[in-house]
Amino acid sequence: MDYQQLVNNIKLWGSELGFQKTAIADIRLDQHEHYLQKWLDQGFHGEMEYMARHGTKRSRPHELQPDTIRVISARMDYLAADTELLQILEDPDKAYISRYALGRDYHKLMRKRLTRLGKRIEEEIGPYGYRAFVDSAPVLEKALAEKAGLGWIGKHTLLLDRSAGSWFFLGEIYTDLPLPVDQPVTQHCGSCSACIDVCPTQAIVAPYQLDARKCISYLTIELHGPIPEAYRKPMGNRVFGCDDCQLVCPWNRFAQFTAEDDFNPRHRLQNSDLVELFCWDEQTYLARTEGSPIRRIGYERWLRNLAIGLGNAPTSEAVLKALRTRTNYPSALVQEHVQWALQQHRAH
Ligand code: B12
Ligand code: SF4
Repeated sequence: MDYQQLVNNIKLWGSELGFQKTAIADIRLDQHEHYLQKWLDQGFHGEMEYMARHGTKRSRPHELQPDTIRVISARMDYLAADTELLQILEDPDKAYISRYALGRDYHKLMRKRLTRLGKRIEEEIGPYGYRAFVDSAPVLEKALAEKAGLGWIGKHTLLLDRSAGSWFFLGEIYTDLPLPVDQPVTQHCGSCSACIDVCPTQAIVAPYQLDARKCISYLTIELHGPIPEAYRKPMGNRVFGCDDCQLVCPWNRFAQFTAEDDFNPRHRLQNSDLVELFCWDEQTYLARTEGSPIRRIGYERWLRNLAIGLGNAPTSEAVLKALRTRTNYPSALVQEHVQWALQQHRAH
C-alpha cells in the first residue's frame, strides 16, 4: 500500500470534515511521561483524580488501545467572530465566560467527525484498527499534537501555531496503520513571558508548568467545593474558565475565526450581566446551557462562581438585591459564597 498517498488523502478528508489541520505522530512520549509524572508528584492536578488514575496509559498509547503505532492528530478552531471579549473582561458588571464555552460542547461534534474520518479510511483500504478520542480517555493530546507538528506547547502549556494561535481544540485517532509521520515544528515563544505575567492567580509557576490548583479554569470548572478565598478577588468577573493567558499571547493575533456554526455564542452568553445570570432559576439554567460545556458544573457551582463575580462587581442596588435573594439558598456552598460577596460590599 502507498501509505504516503493515504496520508495525503487523510489530510484532504480531514479538511473536508472541518479540521483545520491533520497530521501524523508516532507514539513515543518518553519526555512527556516524565513531565506528567513530575506534575502529578507535585500535586498540581488537585482534585482531578482522573489525571492520576490510569498509570502509564496516558503517556503510552498502545497501553490504552493495543496495537496502536500511530496517532492522527487533528485541530478544530473555535474562535467565534464578533465577540468583544476583552471589553467584557474589563467590565466588572459583566460575566466573562471563556471562549471555548460560548457555543455547543465540542466533544461530541469532534468525535463524530473523527469517527467519520476513520470510516472514510476504512472505505478506502478495508478493515483496520482505529479509535477516535476527544478528551474522552487518558490521552496526552497536546504532546501528541506537538509531535505531529500541529504546533508547539507554549509557556502557558497550550498548543499554539504560528498562523493559527491557540484558539482550537484537539482530537485524535489511534491506529495500527504504519503511516509515515510528520515532523514537529520549532518553538517560537522566545523570551516572551506575557502569559506568565498576566495570569491573575500566578498559576503558571514556571514556563511550561501549570499548577492547575491555582488556575481559574480549574477553580471554576473542575473544583467541586469552595473556591479558596485567596483566589476570589483575582478571579474578577471570570465565572466559567479563563482565557487571559491566550488573550495576551501575541501569536493569537493570527488566529482565524471558526467555520463551525455550533461554536458561535448562544443565548448572548458572550455579553451578559452578572446579575442577569445569577437571577436565572434552575430551569432557565438547564434550558440555556443544554448542549453547552457550562452544563457540566451544575447549577450550584454556577451560582458559586457568579457570587464571586458579584462580590467583585461595583456596589449597586441591583447587585446587593440579587445577592440577597440567595442568602437562604439551600446549599451551604452557595450561601457561604454569597456571604463572602456581601462582605466585599460592606467593606467598601
Ligand atoms: C487537565 C486539563 C486541564 C486542566 C490542567 C491544564 C494543564 N496544563 O494540564 C485545567 C482545568 C487547568 C485546564 C484548563 C484549560 N484547558 Co484543558 N485540558 C486538560 C486535559 C484534560 C489534560 C491536560 C494534561 O494532559 N495535563 C497534564 C500536564 C502534565 O500537562 P501540561 O501541564 O500541559 O504539561 C505538559 C507540557 O507543558 C510539558 N512540560 C511540563 N513540564 C515541563 C517542563 C519543561 C522544562 C518543559 C520544556 C516542558 C514541560 O510536558 C507536559 C506533558 O505533555 C486536556 C485534554 C487531554 N486529554 O489532553 C485539556 C486541554 C489541554 N484543555 C484545553 C483547553 C481549551 C483549556 C482552557 C483554555 C479552557 C479555558 N478557557 O478555561 C484552559 C487553559 C489553561 C492553561 N493555561 O492550560 C484544550 C487545549 C487546546 C490547545 N490549543 O492546546 C485541551 C487539549 C482539550 C481539547 N481536547 O482541546 N485544562
Ligand atoms: S487560564 Fe487564566 S488562570 Fe489559568 S493559567 Fe491561563 S491566565 Fe492563568
